[in-house]
Order: sequence, then C-alpha cells, then structure tokens
Amino acid sequence: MRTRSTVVIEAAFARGGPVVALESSVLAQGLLPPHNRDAAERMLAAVEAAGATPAITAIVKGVPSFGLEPADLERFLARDGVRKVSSRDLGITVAQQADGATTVAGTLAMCTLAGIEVFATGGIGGVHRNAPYDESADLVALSHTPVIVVCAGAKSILDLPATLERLETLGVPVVGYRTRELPGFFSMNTGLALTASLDTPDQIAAAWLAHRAVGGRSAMLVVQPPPAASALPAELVHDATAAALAAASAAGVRGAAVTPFLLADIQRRTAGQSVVANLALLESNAALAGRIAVALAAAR
Ligand code: PSU
Ligand code: MN
Repeated sequence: MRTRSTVVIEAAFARGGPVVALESSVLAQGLLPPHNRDAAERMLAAVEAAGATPAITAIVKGVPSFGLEPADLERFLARDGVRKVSSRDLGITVAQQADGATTVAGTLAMCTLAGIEVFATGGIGGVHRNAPYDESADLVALSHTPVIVVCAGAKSILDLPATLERLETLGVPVVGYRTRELPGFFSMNTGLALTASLDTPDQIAAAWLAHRAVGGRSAMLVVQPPPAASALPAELVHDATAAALAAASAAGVRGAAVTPFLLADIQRRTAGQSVVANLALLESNAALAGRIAVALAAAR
C-alpha cells in the first residue's frame, strides 16, 4: 500500500523514534470549528512537549497519510467533503481517491500500516444505548490491533457498563492511569470499577511489553479522567446526554451520523462547557501518550 508521511514523521520512523498517532475524525466530525483547530494544535504540541513525534492519520485524496500538510489540514478542519472513515470504509475511500478522517477503528488500521504502537484520542466508540442495536467498529478493531490507546474512557453517550463487558469479552485490557474506575469522558467518575490501575508511563510500557510477550494481540486501553479543572459534573452530562439521545431519535438520525450528532447536540446543551472539557482531555491524553511512547522506546 502506498502511504505518505510528512518529512518530520518520515525521519522519526527512520530512526525508530517514539511516534504517537492522533485520529482525525475528532477534527473533521467530532468537534466544530474553531474548536477542532484548537484541538489539533494542542494535541500536536502536547505530544511534542513529551519528546515524541505526533502523526495525525487520515486518508488524503485516497492516500493513507501520516501527518497533514498545511493545505490538507485546512480542508479537514473546514470539514469540506471529508468522509468519516471506520474499518469498513478504508479501502473504498482509497479506491475513490477521497478525503477521509479516521475514527479510532480507522486509525488503528493506519497504525498497523506504519507500525505505530501508541495512539491518543478523546473517547472510544462502544455499545450505544437503546434499540436499534448499534456497536462501534472501534471495539472489534481494538480486539485485533496491538496498539496502546490512551483515552478518557468511552464517550458519555454510550452504554458504559455494556461497553466494558464487550471489552472484556474481546480480550482488551483496560488500565486506569492513576484511577481505579472508568472515567466518564466529560466527567471524572462513572462508578464502574477497573481491574487494573498503573501510576507511571514506565509501568504502562512494562505492562504493554508483557501483554505482547504472552501473546496478546489486542490493543491495551489506558484511561485517565479529564483534567479536574475542566471536568463536568456527572449530573450535567447525564441530563444533556438524555436530551441529546431523545433529539437524535426524534430526528431519525441513524448509523455513522449518530455520534457526530450527539456530540454537537451536547455541546449546545452544556453551553460549550463540554467543549472545554473535550479539548482539555484531548490535550492531556496526547501528553500521556507521548510520555508512554518515550518510555516504551527506552524500555526496548
Ligand atoms: N470521541 C470524541 N469525538 C469523536 C469521536 C469520539 O470525543 O469525534 C469519534 C471517534 O473517531 C470514534 C468515533 O472512533 O467517534 C466512533 O464513531 P462510531 O460510534 O460511529 O463508531
Ligand atoms: Mn455505529
């Protein structure tokens, strides 16, 4: 497969330096302008400050790309004809030479193409609430792609207990970073206990190497709560989510459009507070992923 990397990322690959993948669906579908630009800038800077090289992954006019050239980044931030690309969409987007922003599942496939082992995002997709049954392809992709994925849990719009159960079934370890409970994405707590908690990037690197050494082929989720200063009260998230779900159902939103619809609706209902939390957690996840990538390179 022909892929493209920016000069900086190509150099990092060549010297085997720590690289952190960043998804692009959060930029082209998840967050509205101008917040998506802030998100991109803050995530890139956070990975760099940790001593690693950030690589935004996307399909650019049909070419799987690591890092976006300025003109391409502008097109993605303008959300100008950019498709949402999950596992099923990758090949078709390439064949049709289209622009595609990769979700967690899409980005995991891109990590395999380039041999990237650490990836930062906001929240993974999972099992949606209520009928009709809807489960993100992120979960299956996590089950068969060996990458450390740093996130703030699964999006608050999901059925979190069911999502945790599915992760267990699929053999995906979920490790709390300095927490013993699943974070609630916009909020810090969910009351859902985790079976593993680690306190340093070195410990996470060691756990990852052991996971691989015993034959683990799945991803490892590393979850941390959003920074306390910007986290929303669980009650507010709960109410806004319930209202957004009702609005989605009333509007007949289905399939891949569900997640972007809910995120935009919650943004309105929380008067933008959800965006503040979203940007802060994306930045802190990128920073932690950078530190883990550096620790992993040192451990090897
Ligand atoms: N979390 C966010 N914003 C997002 C997403 C997650 O805060 O935009 C995106 C991710 O790219 C995730 C995708 O992989 O939503 C899941 O979509 P779906 O439920 O359609 O699989
Ligand atoms: Mn879905």
